[in-house]
Amino acid sequence: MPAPDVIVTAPLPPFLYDPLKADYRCHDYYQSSHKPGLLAAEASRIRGLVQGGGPVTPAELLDKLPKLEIISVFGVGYDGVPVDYCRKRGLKVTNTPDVLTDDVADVAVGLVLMTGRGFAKAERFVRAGEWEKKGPELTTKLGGRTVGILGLGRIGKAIAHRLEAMGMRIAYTGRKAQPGVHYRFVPDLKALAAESDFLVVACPGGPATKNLVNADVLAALGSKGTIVNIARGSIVDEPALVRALQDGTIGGAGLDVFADEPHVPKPLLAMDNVVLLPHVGSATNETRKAMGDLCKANLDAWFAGKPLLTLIPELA
Ligand code: 8YV
Repeated sequence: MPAPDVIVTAPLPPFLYDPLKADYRCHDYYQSSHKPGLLAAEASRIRGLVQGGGPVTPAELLDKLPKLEIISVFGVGYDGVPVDYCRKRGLKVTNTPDVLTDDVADVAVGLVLMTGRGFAKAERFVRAGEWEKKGPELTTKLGGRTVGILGLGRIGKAIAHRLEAMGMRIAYTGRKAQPGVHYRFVPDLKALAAESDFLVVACPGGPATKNLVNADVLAALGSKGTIVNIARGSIVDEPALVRALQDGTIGGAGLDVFADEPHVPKPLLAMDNVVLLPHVGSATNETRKAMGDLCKANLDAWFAGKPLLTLIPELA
C-alpha cells in the first residue's frame, strides 16, 4: 500500500517530523510559501492531518480535504480543532494526554513559587547588583494559603497534589464535583476566586471557557490574590487582566500562556509583580518526545486498522 498522505499545519520537532516523513507522504502546509498551490496539487489525496495544541485549524481548510479521516493533535489541548465539524464529518481526533501531566503541573508550581515567594524578582535583584546595597524584600509564606484550581482534570489534580504537599489548602471548581477527591468543591468560580490566594487556571480552552476568568472574577480574587495560568490564554480576558494588574485589583500573575502567542501584551513586560513564561508547560525533551511518539502512534494505529490509543472524549 502506498504511504498515506498527511498534511502538517504546525511546526513539528524533528523527533516527530522525521519518523512521520519516513512512513507518510508529508505535506508541510505550515511552512509552505504557496499554500493554494500545495492544496491544488495534493488536497484530494490527504487522509491525515497533524497539528499543534493551540492554533486553530479552520473548517475551511478541512473542507478542502475531501479524503481526510483523522486529525492527530501534537498536544493535549484540542481547542484548535473544530470538534462539532469533525463529529458531523465523522473525522477522528486524537491528542496526547497523560504524558505531559507532570511537566505542566511542575510549571504551575514553579509559577506559584516565582510569584508567591518573589523568586523571579529576587533573581533580578541579585543580577542587578542590588544585594550589595541592601537585603531582599520579605514575601509571604505559602504554607496555609489557599489555592483555587479552575479545572480539576488530570493536570489540575497533579497541581493540587504538588501544592498540597507544600502545605497549601486546595479548593476547586469545574462543571461538577469530582468523585473520589478530598479537595473542596466550590461550584461558583467567583466564589472560589474570592477565597483564593492563588487562582490556578487548568481547564481546557475553546469556546466553552473563553474569557471565563473575567473582570468580575479578577475583582473577587482581590488585591492580595495572584492568578496563575498554565492552560490557555483564551480562558482569561487578557485586556481585563492587564487592567486588573495595572490598577492593583489583583496582586500578581504567573503566566505560561497568552491569548495571541507568541505576542505578550506590552504592559505586562514592564510589571514587576508578573512572571512570564513562553508556553513551556510540556517543554522538556522527554515529554515532547513522548507526545511526538503518541501523536504518530495514533496515526499509525488508524492507518493499520488498529484501535486508536487516544480519542478525544467528545468523539468517543
Ligand atoms: C504544547 C500544549 O505546547 O499540549 C498542549 O495542549 O499546549 C502544549 O503542550 C503544544 O501542544 C505543542 O504543539
